[in-house]
This record gives sequence, structure tokens and C-alpha cells, in this order.
Amino acid sequence: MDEVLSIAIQKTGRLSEKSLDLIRDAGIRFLSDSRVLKERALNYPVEFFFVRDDDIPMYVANGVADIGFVGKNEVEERRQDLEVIRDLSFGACRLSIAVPNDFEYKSLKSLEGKRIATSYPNILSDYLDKNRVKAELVYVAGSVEITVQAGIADAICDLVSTGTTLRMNGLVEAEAIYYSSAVIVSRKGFLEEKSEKAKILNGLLERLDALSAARGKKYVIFNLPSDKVDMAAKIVGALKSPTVTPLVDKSWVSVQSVVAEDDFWRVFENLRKIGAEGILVMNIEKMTE
Ligand code: PRT
Ligand code: ZN
Repeated sequence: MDEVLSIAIQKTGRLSEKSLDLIRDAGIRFLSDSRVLKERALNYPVEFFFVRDDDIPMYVANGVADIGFVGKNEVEERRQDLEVIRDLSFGACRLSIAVPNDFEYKSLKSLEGKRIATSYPNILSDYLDKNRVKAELVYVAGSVEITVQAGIADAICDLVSTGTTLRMNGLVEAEAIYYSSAVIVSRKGFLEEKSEKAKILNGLLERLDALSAARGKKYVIFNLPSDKVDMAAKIVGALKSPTVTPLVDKSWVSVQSVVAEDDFWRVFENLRKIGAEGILVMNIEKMTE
């Protein structure tokens, strides 16, 4: 039978749609609507395994799935022997300690002897130990933010992205203890194996890398007086020198380059200053460095 790479993805939740979007952008088609437990892709040797995010590290460590798309926080917390092989561009959040508005928080020491509710006891206890603070951890699987009002904790340690949930529950962020984003994990050394599955994975990563290289980049084309090419090259700061094409009017050239989106307006204004005209900006879908 042909080998198939099995990919664990969160069934429903914050990471599931974005993980599937990425796979779709990589040209892999599947009938995701049903979200059955297992599903084979239509045009690529991969199958998806839709599960709870908490279980993904365990499934990958056990070999039930070859790789997983999961929050780095879960990987860190579950203590399985895994390797993070790619950081993805979504799911950014931080694990933070938060206290009620009226709590006089000066430093981590203020938590000495207090009860802290969390779904991340391993990460939190490591952090407290490292800082020589002794507190009582109260494990809750969800709705951590209500534990203070419920009277079972003095502080919490939970994931935060915008901070709205904390504010709505009368809590303030005291300390961020771990920064996370979605990642791809595999068992250790899997990428370097000589297996058919590792080959499939390397092919998939090449596609994902091409997408990530293009992210946040724009393709810029403009006309420029020929004697300004060196200046333009400095302004766009291209990876390699920009592509320069002659125009019919010999005193002008057309220049093409890739520019970081964040940097675009600085580049635009400086190009205008040296006489660039007809500046055309385009999105890049995929690219290799
Ligand atoms: O059912 P299953 O177990 O699969 O899902 P889940 O409910 O455990 O996880 P889910 O879907 O909430 O989160 C999946 C992953 O998304 C997490 O493991 C993180 O890696 C990532 N992520 C990114 C977040 C957040 N941002 C986030 N804000 N996970 C949870 N939250 C929660 C947080 O717990 C709190 O309740 O959102 C609330 C805070 O958000 P703000 O915006 O109000 O600060
Ligand atoms: Zn979960």
C-alpha cells in the first residue's frame, strides 16, 4: 500500500480553520465539511486526524499521527518527546498570570502561598520553581477566568490574546510567563528519516515554506531614470539585486523587486524622491528565498 503521512489537526477551535486554510493554500484538497475522525486528502498522500488540541502531542508522540498542527503551549505543557519543526503565522498568544483588580501585585513574590488556578500546571510550576515562589496550584480544564470570583483561587494563569476576557472578569495581567503560537510538531528526528513518509513531509514543508516566504511581502515594479538604479537598489534593499529591464527610451529602466510590506511606505516615499514613476505594487502568493 502507498504510504500516507498522517496529520493531527484540532477538530474545532481556534486553530482548526487556520490550519486547514494553510493546507488548502498548499494545494491540498479534501472534503473537510464532514470532519470525520480520519480523512484522506484527494490529491496528496496525506490523511487528517481531527482531535482535541490537548491530545495532539500524545498522538504524535505515540505515532498515531506523524505530525500535528497545535499550539506550542500544549506541546510545552504535555511533556512528550517531540520536535517543533515549523512555527506558523497564527495562534499567537501568551500564558499569563493575572490577578484581581484590587490585588496588590508587586512582583512574583506577591503570589507566595496563594492559590493559582490554571490549565497549565507544568509550565506554571516550572516558572514558579525557577523564581523560588511557592504557591498552591488549582487545576481547572477550562473557564479559568471565573475561578477567582468563584472563590477557589486568588489568581489565575491562562492564555491571553487581546486581554478582553481578563478585563471582563475583573482581572489584570501581572506577568507573561510563556509566549506561544501554532506550530507543526513531529516525533524527534522524523524529518531526517529516510522513509517515504519523511519524504512526503519534506515536500509538504517546501510548499508551506513557499507560502510563508511570501507572507508580508509585496512585489514592486516601477520606472526609473537609468542613472538612479544604484540608489533604488539601496532603497529597496532586495535579497539579491533588483531586476532591471531597459525601456525604449534609453534614459529610463523598469525595476522589479520584492519589498517587505511593513517597510513599503518608506520605500515608496524614497523611490518617489529619486524620480520613480508608475509604481505598481502586487501581492505575492508563493515564493522561494
Ligand atoms: O476542544 P479543544 O480542547 O480542542 O479546544 P480548546 O478549547 O482547548 O482550545 P482553543 O480552541 O480555545 O485554543 C486552541 C489553541 O489556540 C490554544 O492552545 C492556543 O495555542 C491558541 N490560542 C490563541 C488561544 C488563544 N489565542 C486564546 N485567546 N487559546 C485560548 N484562548 C482563550 C483563553 O484561554 C481565554 O479564555 O481566549 C481567552 C482569552 O482571549 P482574549 O482575546 O480575551 O485575551
Ligand atoms: Zn483543549
